[in-house]
Amino acid sequence: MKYQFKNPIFITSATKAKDYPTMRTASGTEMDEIAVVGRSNVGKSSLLNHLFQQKDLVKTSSVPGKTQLINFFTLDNTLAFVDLPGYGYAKVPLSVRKKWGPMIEEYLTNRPRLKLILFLFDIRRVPTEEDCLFLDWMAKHDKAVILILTKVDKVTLNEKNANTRKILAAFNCDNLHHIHYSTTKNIGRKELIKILIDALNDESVNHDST
Ligand SMILES: Nc1nc2c(ncn2[C@@H]2O[C@H](COP(=O)(O)OP(=O)(O)OP(=O)(O)O)[C@@H](O)[C@H]2O)c(=O)[nH]1
Ligand SMILES: [Mg+2]
Repeated sequence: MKYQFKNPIFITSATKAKDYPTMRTASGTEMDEIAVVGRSNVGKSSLLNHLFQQKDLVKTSSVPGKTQLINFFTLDNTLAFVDLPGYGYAKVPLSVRKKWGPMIEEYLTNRPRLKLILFLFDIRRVPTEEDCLFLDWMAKHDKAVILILTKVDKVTLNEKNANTRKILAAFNCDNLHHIHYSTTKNIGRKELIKILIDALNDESVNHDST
């Protein structure tokens, strides 16, 4: 499958599996899907806009808790992307936070075409127990996970290296593939595209290669 990373389209928002869209390629195959997850305000929606080279197709905000629904997009009419609401923001109403876990769990268990999870983490933070539990919970679903360290424009080169070591050590995951990203300084997009293409073409995760 060839991906040009052009023509992003917003498909729909949903909270429940019964409302998830079925997205098919021109040949009728269900599209492979890539999901973006992470703490609220880490830059998930911004990364999708940057990847899609769009200004505001994906809604972003400086106020954490902006994305509260599961948002589905397609690219090139061949590949689906999903922007998920972030975790860990206390000011999101309790009623919304209570629904978050079951909503994400329902998503992760109902998307057989989900090929890759992009786990975004702010390079300036040290992982808390909540972050580690979140990563363990993702890993349980047996999907490939890539760690994306975001907002690297906010740190010096020394901080970037030191923080990366600390973050990887805290997640206790030496073989977790990671990249650095900045939407403002245009860092990481090419590397991410290569990772996505490699993952989608990998026979071990792509059972239906027709
Ligand atoms: N400096 C800098 N700011 C960024 C970067 N990426 C995102 N931001 C800013 O971070 C804030 C949050 O970005 P969003 O993309 O809305 O974050 P989110 O993870 O989707 O947040 P929720 O929807 O609340 O879960 C916005 O003010 C963005 O402009 C980056 O690479 N560098
Ligand atoms: Mg968002």
